[in-house]
Amino acid sequence: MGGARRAHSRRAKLCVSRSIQAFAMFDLFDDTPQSAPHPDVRWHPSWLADDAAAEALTRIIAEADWRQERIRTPGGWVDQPRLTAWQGDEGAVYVYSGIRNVPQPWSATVAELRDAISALCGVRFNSVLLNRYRSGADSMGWHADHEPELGPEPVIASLSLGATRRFDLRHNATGVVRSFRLTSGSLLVMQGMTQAQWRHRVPKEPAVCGERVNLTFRIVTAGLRK
Ligand SMILES: O=C(O)CCC(=O)C(=O)O
Repeated sequence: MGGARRAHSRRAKLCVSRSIQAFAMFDLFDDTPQSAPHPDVRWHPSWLADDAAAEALTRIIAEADWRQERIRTPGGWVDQPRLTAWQGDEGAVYVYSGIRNVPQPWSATVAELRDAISALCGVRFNSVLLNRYRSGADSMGWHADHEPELGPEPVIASLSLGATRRFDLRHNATGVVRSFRLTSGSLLVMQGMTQAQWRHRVPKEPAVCGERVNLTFRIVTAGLRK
């Protein structure tokens, strides 16, 4: 390989391992009574340094093959209020809201993040849903990631890049809502019974102007789909 090409390869890597700031975990809910329901989550508020998160955002926006999907509502077909992309290993097909997501190949930046986050979580993620919120007018409604192909207690690692957005988790049985801010470079790992017992959403925030990309790394087993 020539010198210029080598230099390009070096530039092309994000070097995530050098930009991971903290393995420290924070208890999101340490100010709430023990008796109140708590989702089974792990929270790494500054997992990626600010400059690396900004660089990853720029690269992923350029690299991913963004789609405007449409969903059926009681009022008819409407555009989803965000853009999406689905990347993964061959065969990691994921069906939700009537949308059949056939994986695009891993982009370089997303694959680098996948490897670092897989190492942290001790599992091997084989797919990722990318959500691109172009401004605070984009959103995601209440839902749980509980499709059969994710298995009964899925580990889902959610990396946020760009504008800070509110994230709500609502307990199915009690209606208790836990809200917090997902800042750029933060990593939220949902696990255990979180998908079975809670719903989550990203509400609209008209005051937010900036763009945000969220990556939820998942393990899809196509054979589990009914
Ligand atoms: O954008 C987020 O933080 C949440 C994404 C999400 O809920 C999902 O991908 O299921």
